Amino acid sequence: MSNNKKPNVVILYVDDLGYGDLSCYGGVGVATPNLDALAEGGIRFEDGYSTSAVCTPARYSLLTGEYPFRNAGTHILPGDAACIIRADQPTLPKIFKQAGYHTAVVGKWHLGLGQNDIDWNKDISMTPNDAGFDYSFIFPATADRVPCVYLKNRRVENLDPNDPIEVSYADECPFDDIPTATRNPEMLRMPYSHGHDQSIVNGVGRLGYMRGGKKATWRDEDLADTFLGEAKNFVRENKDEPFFLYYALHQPHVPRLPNERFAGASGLGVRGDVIAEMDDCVGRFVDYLEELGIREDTIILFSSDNGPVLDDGYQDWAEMYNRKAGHRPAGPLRGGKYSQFEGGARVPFIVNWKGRIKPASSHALISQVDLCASFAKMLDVPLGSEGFADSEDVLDALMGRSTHGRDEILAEALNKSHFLRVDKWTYMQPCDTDENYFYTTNTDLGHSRDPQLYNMSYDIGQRENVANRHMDLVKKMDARIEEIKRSTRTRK
Ligand code: NG6
Ligand code: CA
Repeated sequence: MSNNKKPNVVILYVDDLGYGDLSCYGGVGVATPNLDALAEGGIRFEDGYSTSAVCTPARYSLLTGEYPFRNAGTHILPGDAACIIRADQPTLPKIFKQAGYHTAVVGKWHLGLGQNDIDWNKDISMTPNDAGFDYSFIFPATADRVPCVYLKNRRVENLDPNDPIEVSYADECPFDDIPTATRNPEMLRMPYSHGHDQSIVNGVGRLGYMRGGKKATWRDEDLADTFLGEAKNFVRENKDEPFFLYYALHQPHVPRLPNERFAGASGLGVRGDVIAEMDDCVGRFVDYLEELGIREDTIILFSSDNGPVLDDGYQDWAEMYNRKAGHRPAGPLRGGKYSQFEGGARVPFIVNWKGRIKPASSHALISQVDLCASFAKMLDVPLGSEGFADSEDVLDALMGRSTHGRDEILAEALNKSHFLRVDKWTYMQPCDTDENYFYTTNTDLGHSRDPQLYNMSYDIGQRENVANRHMDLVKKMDARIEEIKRSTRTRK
């Protein structure tokens, strides 16, 4: 790479992949050769975190550099929610733009669109293009939420004016003439286990109701190839200028419908198959960077928005296959998606820059909220006094020049209760509930009315609550969480 060219940056961000789901993180039931190669040639973080055990809040932090609780609208959004990033809000892609980069997002968005009452048949205001992306090719929310369409910049792709799209998240179906999972169970090819009993799209029950848009509706089995194709187009078109690509893959979130090439590929059921497909997408994308001759000019970062879940609303037998194979999606951690335990937010986290980073594994504490300040540092972009309130510069740790990241990790569960990790200690704040188990998804939530403290140095699985033996530390860590929550949004 010429010395004066700024490196390209690609964030590969996957959906619901657990800490133990890659073979390079000890996964036994999966083969993920392409991600293993990225980890072998880069830094594999063992203590990398998102800020939340669910999607929207984690993505919000990644892109805005602030904790989810600073924005009251930050919870799992329905498919017709308004955008929760303000048009004037500083963001990660805006940092790159300030440094002269071309920016794009491809894949899952799930941060809302429009300003309320979207008309899906017209240009939409408040899309990723207002959050700092020059180009966007996304789906609005999740693979299991309507509308099941792609949005390119401000327009639904393949819109047909003679077949307008209507979307509703009302409790009762407002459209008499569409199939729904409760009215037409005979049309389902993948039975639901909880939720997902509303519109049927491609033989799968979804969340929310959608009418029209037949030509615009995606085929689930094509999502991966479509997004990969878009990611490749963007890097090809921008290979001579620095670019920032946020490539948000939809796997292994439900519904798990891999391309036919991957059906049965893993021996671990469909969840294993979509992990194999995800790994293949990463491999093909990295090969393409090689082919374009820009591999060594490109920093690649890989992570997941939250921890794993097996039954997230469809009967796809993931639990049975995992049990048989002895595969533990969260690895040694307790809990998973939705949890207050570490399995909710500690995730695979890999940074690779071929020829520039000395391969290693790292115990630096790293949070996705730090990418804003870290890349701003790398690009010499001032952060200004507004925004990025919680983002810390951990560039040296990301590049393997330091074994120290941030001093503390803060992350929240679905119910917004927090844990704080400092050194070997993880403290979980008491909740107003003792519901520590979520039956529908078979999740150890970890909620308790009592404080919990775990010594992660010998108890990574959070089995022995030692709070009673360390009440001073409990008080101190609790006070620290409250202090962070009270701190102002303005950077000092
Ligand atoms: C839950 C859905 C789940 C999944 C999740 C969002 C039900 C019963 N469950 O409410 O299937 O869509 O939201 O996942 O509706 S996330 O990764 O985007 O946070
Ligand atoms: Ca997710």
